[in-house]
Amino acid sequence: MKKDYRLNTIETHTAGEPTRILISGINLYPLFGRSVAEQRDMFAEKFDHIRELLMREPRGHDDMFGAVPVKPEDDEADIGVIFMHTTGYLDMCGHGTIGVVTALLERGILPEKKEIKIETPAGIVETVPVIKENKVEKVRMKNVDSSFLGKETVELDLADIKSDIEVNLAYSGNLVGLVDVEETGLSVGRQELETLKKIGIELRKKLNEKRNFENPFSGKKIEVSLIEFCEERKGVDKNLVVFADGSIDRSPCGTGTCAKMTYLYHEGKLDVNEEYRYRSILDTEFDGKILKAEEKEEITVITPEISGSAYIIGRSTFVLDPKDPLSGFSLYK
Ligand code: PYC
Repeated sequence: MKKDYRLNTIETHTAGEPTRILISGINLYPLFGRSVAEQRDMFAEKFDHIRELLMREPRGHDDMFGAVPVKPEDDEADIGVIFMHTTGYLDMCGHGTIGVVTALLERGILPEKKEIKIETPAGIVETVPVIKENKVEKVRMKNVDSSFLGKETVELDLADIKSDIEVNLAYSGNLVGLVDVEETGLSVGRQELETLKKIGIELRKKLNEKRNFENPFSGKKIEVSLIEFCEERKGVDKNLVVFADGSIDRSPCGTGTCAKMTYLYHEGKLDVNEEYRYRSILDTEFDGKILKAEEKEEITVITPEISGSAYIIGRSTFVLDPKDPLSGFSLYK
């Protein structure tokens, strides 16, 4: 591996969840001229060591998340974004989108505009930043088309839990498996983190082994990438989302919130334009609503919107000493 990197990043968090945004340091031009989905695949081929370097220890950690702004192919889009984590990539990310828009506007990398369109591997998402005194207070994000994809029952045989678990599936840029946390006999709280993480990893593995999933709109093969434990609360519902190989989202998860609203609409529990608030393990919140629900070719197509706030927490320059044998590791995977 070439070892004279100087990788410049902007560090952000959105409702507690990090997004490390790679601003410069590698030549991404060979990727351009393709869709962002294709650029992501090329990035994974050519620059996966950069993902490992930035996401994993000692520069990152097991729950790190990142984004790489690229040139969009779609003329409509202002920018393209690739999303990455400790073990791979996601097609879409809500907290990451809010983080990227906030950071690029506040640093003057993107010019101020009423609406900023982002080409992601899942398609175009439309964002509206709320700016006051040069600070992005909030970002509203209209997600890609979403849809409820039915239920599966998964038999769990773990030391902590042996039981059949019902999982509701919704596509919202990522394929999300939604589980009522009561099914596990646990609740969404810090004391249950390790057990829910184990259950989440196992559920995801079993679902992907059990069924071949397709994107309901493109027909392309996809996998369940997030398991969302949902807890109904009297005031505001709460969740815990497990992704990658056991990373835990500190935020209420943007695509997870869109998946939950899509499921609630299917159940007749949320109407178009009805406000939905969702809380994370940290008690931070995203607001959401369904902007539109339409029947198209036998699919109920949901257009979800979420909004939340992100903050810049630093800037970094990462290097790799030519003598350093460790460029990205985890104690667990
Ligand atoms: O906000 O969509 C999201 C997300 C996915 C994984 C972590 N955050």
